[in-house]
Amino acid sequence: MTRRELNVALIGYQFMGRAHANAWRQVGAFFEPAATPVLKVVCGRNAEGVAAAAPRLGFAEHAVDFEEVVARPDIDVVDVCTPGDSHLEVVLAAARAGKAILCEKPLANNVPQAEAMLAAVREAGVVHMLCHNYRRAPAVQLAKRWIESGRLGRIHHFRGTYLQDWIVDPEFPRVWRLEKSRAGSGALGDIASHSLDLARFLVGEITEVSGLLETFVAERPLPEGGGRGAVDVDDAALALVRFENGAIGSVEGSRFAPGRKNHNRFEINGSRGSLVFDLERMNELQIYEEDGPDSGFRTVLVTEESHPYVAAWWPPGHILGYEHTFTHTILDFIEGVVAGTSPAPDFEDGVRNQRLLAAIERSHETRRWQSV
Ligand code: SOE
Repeated sequence: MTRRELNVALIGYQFMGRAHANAWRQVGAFFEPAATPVLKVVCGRNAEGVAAAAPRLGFAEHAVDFEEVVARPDIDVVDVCTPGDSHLEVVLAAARAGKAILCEKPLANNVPQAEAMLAAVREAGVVHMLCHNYRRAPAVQLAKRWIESGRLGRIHHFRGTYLQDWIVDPEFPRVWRLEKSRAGSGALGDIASHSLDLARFLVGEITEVSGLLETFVAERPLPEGGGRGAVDVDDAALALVRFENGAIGSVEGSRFAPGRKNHNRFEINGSRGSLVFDLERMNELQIYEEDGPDSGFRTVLVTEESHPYVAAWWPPGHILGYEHTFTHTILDFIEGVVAGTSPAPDFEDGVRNQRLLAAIERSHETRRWQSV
């Protein structure tokens, strides 16, 4: 029986577009997805840029009008990889056209937009998924298994830190991620949102936050030259969080941590033990068990075929990378599209994440704890 095909339209072709295109190309070579993706058309605002990107990314066609692309009857899936200021319009158009939708994080630039997107996909009855790729690092999936098996006991703490250093230089230009109108927020929505998603995935819902935002460099050179512009987003975002299940914790996202390149780390402490994950050592998971054989943390190399997703790749010790988290995400998205179910995190998770971001901003402004 020939496997069903899914015709893919990719909206956006820069960093996330490249990561997703790579995953759409790779998934069928290593897994048995329920349908075979066909890289039909990649869409971008810059005609020259998207025309050059199409062959490199493996797409048969390129286009500049997303409305026209998402309405095409031959398109089954729309993958949104643009900056946050266009997620709403692309998702509304794709939902209206009855397409399954994968959207990069954060879902939107504010809560009303995120809620409108969730309402639209529910109204249209289409499959929807939010790309928080780090959930599908094998070590993170293993952490989830350990927690759910009770290996850590009752969870008391989640401590997430997501640190980068790419804008520590005050002369680094004011790119779109540093503009509220484009990105919605700074480190808060760009990287702390990942930590918040992992907190929700591994520990549970968050009910209260106390937030602190800071912008260290208030203006920067404009990327296209011709002067300088104000930075109206946070350079760093911190939050104390209280979970529904009684755990407490902290989440930090900063782009001002020299030496930390993509240091997405979490430590979870429970009544029977602790675990530590660090994306910069993403094939390892550290565990400490109270009733373990010795007094220290052990490092587990998460590359055995019994570990999540690993069997499709390489023998033990032949480690995986950042790009594989996207392949695992797109594998599960394809399964969802074929089954007609929205894989987690879906747009409802996206709205919950967006409400956390907004509550952290409100708390910073009011200097008061905020319920979510
Ligand atoms: C830049 O901070 C960035 O590319 C984020 O936008 C991604 O979500 C993160 O995974 C890596 O860093």
